[in-house]
Amino acid sequence: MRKFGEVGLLGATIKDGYGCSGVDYVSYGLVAREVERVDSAYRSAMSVQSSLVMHPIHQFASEEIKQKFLPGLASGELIGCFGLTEPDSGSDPACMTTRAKKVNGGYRLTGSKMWITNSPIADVFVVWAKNEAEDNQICGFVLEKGMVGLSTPEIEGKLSLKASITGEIVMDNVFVPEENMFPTVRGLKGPFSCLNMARYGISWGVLGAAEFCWHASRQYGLDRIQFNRPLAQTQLFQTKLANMQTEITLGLQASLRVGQIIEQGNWDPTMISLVKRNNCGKSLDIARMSRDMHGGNGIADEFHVIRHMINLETVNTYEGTYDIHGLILGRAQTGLQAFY
Ligand code: TGC
Ligand code: FAD
Repeated sequence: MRKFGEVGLLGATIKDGYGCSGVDYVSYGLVAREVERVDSAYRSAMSVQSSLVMHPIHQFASEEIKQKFLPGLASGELIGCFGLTEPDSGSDPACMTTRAKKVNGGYRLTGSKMWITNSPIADVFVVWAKNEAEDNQICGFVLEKGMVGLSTPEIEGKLSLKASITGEIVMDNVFVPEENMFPTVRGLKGPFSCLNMARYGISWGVLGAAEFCWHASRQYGLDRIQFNRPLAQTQLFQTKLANMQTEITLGLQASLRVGQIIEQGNWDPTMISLVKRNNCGKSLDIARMSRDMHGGNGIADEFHVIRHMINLETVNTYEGTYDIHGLILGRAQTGLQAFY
């Protein structure tokens, strides 16, 4: 995280100081693409810190809280995490059970968040809870490591995104001072507005992983001789490479356009659902195909494509599953709600 901070990749789109680079959303996407070319877990760390922790603090917190946390998060000295999902509330965050109770000087939070990237190593926790004092409206809170009643057990046994640590956030009557609550934002649009930016970054990132797999397949096909010719000299192999190239190119064009529209301020969340869903699904298909094109070597870590493939299973699921984004698009087209 400190190396990300040193080169200005954390909270990079924040344009008014706090130690942030102030780049545009296309640049943010290009960074996600290059980082995920290495490993989806690295992009995950960057996007949680940038879009899910620094973005809401920058958008919703008081100036005092911004000054307190943003510079440390930008440099990577502090690590942040984002708690929305719960054991019984994943695709349907509206049914969360984490509660905030008003007390003198602040709130007491009780509940548990599940599948939280970086929670076991986090210093700063952006947590969403139902506020009993405001008719159970969803509110955002910034918790800090060391608060009494806060614990973050690691989730063991993950076979995907292994370079990323994932855990719970368990809150047992944790006292959170009044100033650590986001004062104005209420309801699900608070967490969703953070997810928009993270999902947009993912739409670029997964194509970096897919590009790694495409290039690896091409090289493997040139090097590997079967039936007295390189695999790359067969029609089937070349068609597969052409399909990979086509989907990656179209996906990049779509994300580029969405990034430009975000910069123009004329965007809509459904555009982001479209590119998150399509680019994740296509990248996963490409990684699976690449694994197959490597034959037996495709399952070896030395060739890396199975690592990307298994990572992309997670990326296709988090930040709204492939099917949930399909339902978001379906609702936008028809005006009919098909979730319930
Ligand atoms: P719905 O009625 O659709 O909306 C409730 C309120 O929210 C507003 N809203 C949005 N606002 C901004 N951006 C968006 N994308 C928004 N979508 C909805 C909406 O206007 C409404 O506002 P208001 O003022 O009328 O109250 O809510 P719903 O309960 O019907 O939602 C359904 C659904 C399925 C779309 C939604 O719940 C959903 O997107 N589910 C997926 C959950 C999800 O993505 N979780 C992600 C958890 S974080 C994570 O995975 C991090 S991975 C970390 C890493 O990268 O390592
Ligand atoms: P469920 O919602 O139970 O869905 C299971 C299946 O049912 C999916 O295929 C889904 O598409 C389908 N389904 C659900 N509802 C419907 C419906 N109405 N119609 C048709 N099909 C449906 N969350 C955070 O808050 N912060 C994080 O930092 C974070 N990091 C994560 C890191 C990892 C490694 C993972 C795996 C998850 C992370 N998540 C995080 C949680 C992630 O957002 C959820 O896993 C995701 O939203 C799906 O929720 P779920 O796992 O409860 O699946």
